[in-house]
Amino acid sequence: VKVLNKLEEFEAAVRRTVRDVRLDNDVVVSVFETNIRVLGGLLGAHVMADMLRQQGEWMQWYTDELLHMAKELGHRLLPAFNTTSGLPYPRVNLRYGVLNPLSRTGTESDTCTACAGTMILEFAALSRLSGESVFEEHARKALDVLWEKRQRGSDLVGTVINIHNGDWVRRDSGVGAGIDSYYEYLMKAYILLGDNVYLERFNTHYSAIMKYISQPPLLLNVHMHNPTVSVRSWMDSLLAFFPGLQVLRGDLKPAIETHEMLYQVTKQHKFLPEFRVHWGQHPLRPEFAESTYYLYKATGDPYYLRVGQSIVEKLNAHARVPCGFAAVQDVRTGTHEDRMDSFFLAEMFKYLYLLFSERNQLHFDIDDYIFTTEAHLLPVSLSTSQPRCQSNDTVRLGPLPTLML
Ligand code: DMJ
Repeated sequence: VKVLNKLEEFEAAVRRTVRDVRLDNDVVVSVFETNIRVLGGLLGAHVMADMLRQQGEWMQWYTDELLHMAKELGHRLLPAFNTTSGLPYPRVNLRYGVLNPLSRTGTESDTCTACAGTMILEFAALSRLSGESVFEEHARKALDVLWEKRQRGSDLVGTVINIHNGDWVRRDSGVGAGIDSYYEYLMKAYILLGDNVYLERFNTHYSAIMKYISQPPLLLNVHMHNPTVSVRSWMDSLLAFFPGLQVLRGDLKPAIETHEMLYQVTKQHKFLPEFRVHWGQHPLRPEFAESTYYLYKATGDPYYLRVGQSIVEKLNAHARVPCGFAAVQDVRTGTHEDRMDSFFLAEMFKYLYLLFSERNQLHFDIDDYIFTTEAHLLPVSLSTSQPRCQSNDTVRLGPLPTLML
């Protein structure tokens, strides 16, 4: 709502969040999803609330309540990092942590690469906004482990890793499901935090991706130890974000080619099917709109406005229902599911709105912000805020705070 400049609605939503949302629930949540959706949402909204408060007209009652909630949530996620490797458990009980007998978690030993490697933007922002370095340190340590565990011959990572010993459990390597936002966060961590280590790692992985995985316009999965061997011949819908990341990297040609191929798939099937067309579910994923936005920003080519228009038309024609937009159960039959994920509002709406808005329609400079993987906005000015954690690969961690209530 802040991006749309609906300030009254924004203020009311913040009031309701502060009044109604409690975080000490006896519920097992995904660390990754809670981080990108809830923590990222609280931080992005705090940054906007703080900006409005300083402008002097709106949010004058606001005293960092969202940041306090973000900090509480961060502490409730931290027990997930209580592993010998530093890779986080995939799930945590918000009230009982991981290892408490009441937590109903702690038995899992594997996590996906994206799950462990998509914490740094939110956790670093939380550290720098709150003054508590512990969050950034743990997120950074998890990235250090993934980097250490890359296959040294190919410089690729696998899809699933054991959180206790760091052994790869699934060695297929692509840029879609299971890995996607790990690469995204290396690049964006460099942009947000200004630390060259992240860029160097990203560049090393990117060269490997372009050597083994990218076969323009296709992006295929390969075996991380034997990368000349493709492990499947179809693409999943999550990798549609990759052309957008290539735009950030300044590599337009393959981005344009892959995006165009994906556009042709949407022409045939209306939406991108989740995994090949035999699995025709489409939960209104925003990645294709995201890449379209980045390509339009980079090229200024009105072709991408027409692509955006076709996304809007298809959503209105095939997903719109009286109370919102419904996930498509099967792109071949057009049947609906009773479900609208939060990323539809956080990402799809935002990218489409930004695609069609003129720069002077926005009440802040969008280039002062970086989009998290859930399209929450974090200010790049955080790169100069304290506390910063050590920039070498070994981070000394203090004792883990526990939330065993
Ligand atoms: C979003 O929650 C995030 O972008 C995540 O990284 C993977 N994709 C979903 C939406 O499809």
